[in-house]
Amino acid sequence: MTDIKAALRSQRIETPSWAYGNSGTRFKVFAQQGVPRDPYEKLADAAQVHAYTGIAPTVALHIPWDKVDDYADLARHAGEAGVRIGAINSNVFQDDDYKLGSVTHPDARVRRKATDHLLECVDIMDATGSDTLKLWFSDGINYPGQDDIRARQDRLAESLAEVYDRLGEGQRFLLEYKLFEPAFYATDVPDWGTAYAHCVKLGPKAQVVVDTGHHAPGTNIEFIVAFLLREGKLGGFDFNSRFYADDDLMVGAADPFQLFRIMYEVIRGGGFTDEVAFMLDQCHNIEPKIPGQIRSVMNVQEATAKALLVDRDALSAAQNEGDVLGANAVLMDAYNTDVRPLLAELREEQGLAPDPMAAYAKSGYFEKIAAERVGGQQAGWGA
Ligand code: PSV
Ligand code: MN
Repeated sequence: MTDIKAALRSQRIETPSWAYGNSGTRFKVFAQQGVPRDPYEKLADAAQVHAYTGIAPTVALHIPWDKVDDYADLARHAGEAGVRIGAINSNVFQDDDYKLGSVTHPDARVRRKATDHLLECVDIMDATGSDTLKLWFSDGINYPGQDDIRARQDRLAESLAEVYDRLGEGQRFLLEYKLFEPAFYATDVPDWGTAYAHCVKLGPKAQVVVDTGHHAPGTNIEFIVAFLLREGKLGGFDFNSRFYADDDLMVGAADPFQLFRIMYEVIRGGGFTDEVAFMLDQCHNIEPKIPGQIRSVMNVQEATAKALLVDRDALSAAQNEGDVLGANAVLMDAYNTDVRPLLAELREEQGLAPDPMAAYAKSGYFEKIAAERVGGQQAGWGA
């Protein structure tokens, strides 16, 4: 139990700046009270999540959603609030120029513009002290014949190589894949295999990031995790939950058992370290945002605690004996353990409230931001 507690104390989960802004579907964005008007206020909200959970000390930025004049100043502000800047997320999907793609666009001018944005993101890493760049490309085509699938791979490889060469000491990029959306017929980085192949060719500073919402229904994500870890190519996660497609719901809400299986493979494969970034990539469209993030962090923590409880010796023994039901029972025993008392105890040992949700609700922070943050433009997609 001492080992499990030590492992849980070392856990780090990164929250995304965009989770604190307004979000919605293509049908409607529902504005909420107290939503941040700028990146500084987003960091203040993220600091609340860290204050009550104790395990969310970094915040991912998305550029240009979090564009500021002085990134060093933003990083300083983060530090004063009690958090640090985490991964820098590029955005080459919200400009009219990118209608037919960004780094895979047939026009060299558009490709140049997109790659320059990625390089700018590395400059922001330098200014903020971030060591991770996250690349997701909406690039793809809607119709057979619309563009040359092979040529698009060549253009992608060329841009990635330029960005890779710009990375400094201690910096890396994570390449994110997504099955479909917004392109429907052929996405240029649709799956882990495509991302993996590009990363292998580039070298050790290029790794794959697994967004749990970016697979076909029924995909065995923990297999992908095991494979990538075995190859040293798992760079991190964008955690969220899905029922249908890229739903971006709270991680562990739709399928907590899947999250447990993923965390088990992470631990089994030696990925429970700082080398793997455990990030959330979510929107809180109808629920309040700060509690939504606290709940999500707790969901990952609970899945991790259960995965740590797996009796690995008993599991290996059962596996080696070909004891199918025995092996399955070892996993299920861990999954079915109620770890909430253990986590409450752990928090109290660290001087935190045992129930982060209740402690935040009682703190009065929401009432304060709802009263203070009036006027101005609330942050949201594209703002
Ligand atoms: C794309 O769906 C994605 O998962 C990428 O990580 C983007 O950067 C993020 O969502 C934007 O919310
Ligand atoms: Mn993502």
